[in-house]
Amino acid sequence: MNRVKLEPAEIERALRELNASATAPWQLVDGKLHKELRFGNFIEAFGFMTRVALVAESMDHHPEWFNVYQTVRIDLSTHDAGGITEFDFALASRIEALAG
Ligand code: H2B
Repeated sequence: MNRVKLEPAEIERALRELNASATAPWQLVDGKLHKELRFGNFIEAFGFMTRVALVAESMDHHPEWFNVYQTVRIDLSTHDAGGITEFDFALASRIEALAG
């Protein structure tokens, strides 16, 4: 896996693959992989964020995100590459697995 910017066609293909198993679709918003998740309450949302944080640190690939109460908004892109790379899709799949 490397931090080389993917071409638009590669992003579309990878998005279709990712969304085939996703509970709610990831979307391309402002050049980033975007998803909004809603949990039962703040503790569930923050517990999810804690699990994602451990995975992100182990991958050395970190999300941009926003939390208010039970909602978590996530944006994935690769800052070093100035776009979306395989790392973003790899992190998105790990996030899907953790979101349940
Ligand atoms: N996370 C994301 N999302 N994009 C990056 O380019 C990135 C990262 N780079 N986490 C990593 C850390 C880099 O700064 C370190 C030095 O490997």
